Amino acid sequence: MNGKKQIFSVDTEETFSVSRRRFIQATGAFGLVAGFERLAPAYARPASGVNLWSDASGVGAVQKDVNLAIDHTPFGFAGRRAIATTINGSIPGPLLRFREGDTARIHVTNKLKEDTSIHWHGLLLPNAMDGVPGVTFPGIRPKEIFTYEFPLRQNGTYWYHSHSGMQEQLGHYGPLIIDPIGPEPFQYDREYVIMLSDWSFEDPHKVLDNIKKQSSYYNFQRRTLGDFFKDVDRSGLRATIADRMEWARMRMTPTDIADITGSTYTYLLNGLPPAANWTGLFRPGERVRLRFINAGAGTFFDVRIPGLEMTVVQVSGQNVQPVATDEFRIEIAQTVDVIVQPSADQAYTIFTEAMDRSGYARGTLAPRAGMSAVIPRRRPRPTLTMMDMGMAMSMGGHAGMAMPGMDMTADSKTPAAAPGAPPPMAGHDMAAMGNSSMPVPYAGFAGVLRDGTIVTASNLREPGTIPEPVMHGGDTHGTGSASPAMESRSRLHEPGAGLGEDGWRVLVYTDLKRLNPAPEFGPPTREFELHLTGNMERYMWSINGIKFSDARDPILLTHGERIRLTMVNDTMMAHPMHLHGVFMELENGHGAECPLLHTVNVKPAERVSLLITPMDSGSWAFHCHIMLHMEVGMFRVFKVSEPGSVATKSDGAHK
Ligand SMILES: [Cu+2]
Repeated sequence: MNGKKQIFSVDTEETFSVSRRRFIQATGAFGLVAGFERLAPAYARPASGVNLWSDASGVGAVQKDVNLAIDHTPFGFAGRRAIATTINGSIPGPLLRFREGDTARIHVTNKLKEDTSIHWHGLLLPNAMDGVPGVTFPGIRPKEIFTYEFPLRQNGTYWYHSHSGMQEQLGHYGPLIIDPIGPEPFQYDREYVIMLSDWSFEDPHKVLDNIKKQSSYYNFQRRTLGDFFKDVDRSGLRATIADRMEWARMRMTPTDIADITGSTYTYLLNGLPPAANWTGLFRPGERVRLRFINAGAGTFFDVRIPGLEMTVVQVSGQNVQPVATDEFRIEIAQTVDVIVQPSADQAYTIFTEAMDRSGYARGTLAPRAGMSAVIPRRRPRPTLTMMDMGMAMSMGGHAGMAMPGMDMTADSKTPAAAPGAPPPMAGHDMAAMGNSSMPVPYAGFAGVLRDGTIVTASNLREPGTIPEPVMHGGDTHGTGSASPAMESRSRLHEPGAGLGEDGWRVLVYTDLKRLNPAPEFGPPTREFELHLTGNMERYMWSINGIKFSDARDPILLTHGERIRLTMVNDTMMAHPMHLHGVFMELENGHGAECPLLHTVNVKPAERVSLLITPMDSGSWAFHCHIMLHMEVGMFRVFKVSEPGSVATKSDGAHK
């Protein structure tokens, strides 16, 4: 019983063939080697007009028992091809749709020559069903069938993906919707899944190799001499040279915004590149629910639909009090549900721009197939600020000031600090600043363990409130952390690098309030702090300066205890941190209305605190959802004790 049900009939064959013709034009002589029509699942076909609610199509039907096969499938466009890792032969994988209260049974057949797995992102389930090889189960061997079975204890928009190696980058992901038992708290007539992702024709292992050798590998737009003369023809010699100089000068800046860029990535919307123009149909005046899912392995997307206000109703699958906005940044692994109401008989562009502005994915909402609207110009790449470097307070009054002309390369090339020594940085005396009396010392600070950084005496601050700015302590986390931010502060009210200057509204974390306030919202009894650390030059990413392979002990949590987890980002990149098995209550100033998230973006030099009450026992993964950051070690295990027992070191082994 979800809002109003309406079946909208569209001549699918007709629209399908139109889009097919258009697509062949777009790809030229290459044709359809591994056509999208074959690879795209029904819900993601361009202009299929599929209404997910339409029982007639069967696409959005509620399931209980599902068979999924993981296999290699040729995939290609624009004259190139590669072998993708697919689920039931499609990118993205099929839409799984369940009903809250049912039990899901999913049989996964591994047709690869290597192990695989599926993790159900954001789902609360028994630990053995979480699908993380080496943490919750051994993985699915070649030729093996593994049956996942778990009760559906929640509702909302989620997704699923491989947790094995780099398979996620190769197409191993899909959307998952759980319908509520009761009515939805908001009305809509039609709905679409908008799954965003990034695709590269390079092997992800090669990508990692390249980036390890040279961290700025993908930030240099490699252009040919032919391109150069084309640009000279179009813009003139002077402008073209200035542009090239700009690229060269700025080379390091985007390194800190995104590791991998449009120089190798094609950005996909429902598995389709921009030229294929995925289109969702509507009747003017209808309320359309768009379920945005960021399945990118390395890309944050900035989402807007020029001409349409978006009302955000759900984040991380959890209902929020409706917020009207014009744009939002969707971090990797996040889901954001919005409702739009296009009233005019015209097309609207769903424009999803990569955060570093190196490309975009795009689709269209239109009353009829074959329509399109203007594609907005991409904006300039964001520039890092003093705030991003954790210098906002020390520099007094220069918060957020851009640093034009500052050569980031110099900073990043500075040799890593010896363990325990303050890191040198761009001519500033960090040691002197570290002893500055200006910033507030952490009020609840009691002591630090080498791995878990346990801090006690936490109930000094009201639960749900925003943490105060804090000076970085003396521990610089060794060589794994090249240049820790001197101070960390809440940045929940900021839209993020490159957003907020366009004259329209942008969603921020402080806008989010859960729809129904928490019935019990007590203070934490214990808290600990984790630093997100990195050394960009050496492409090392870690937690508290220690990569996962060196972190033998899990972080122990006691079943049912109330914990405050504070994350401090010591790096100049944003990290979308995901905790399995429990929702994190983001302390954004709204007390018992603070939102529930499975993935939290932590901006550069930011201090974020979250309340957690772990209720499912076992070992749960906690990691950055930038795939390469996870791969090289920004990963930990949280081990939750059995009910009634306290976590101890002795049950620490998790591997
Ligand atoms: Cu990260």
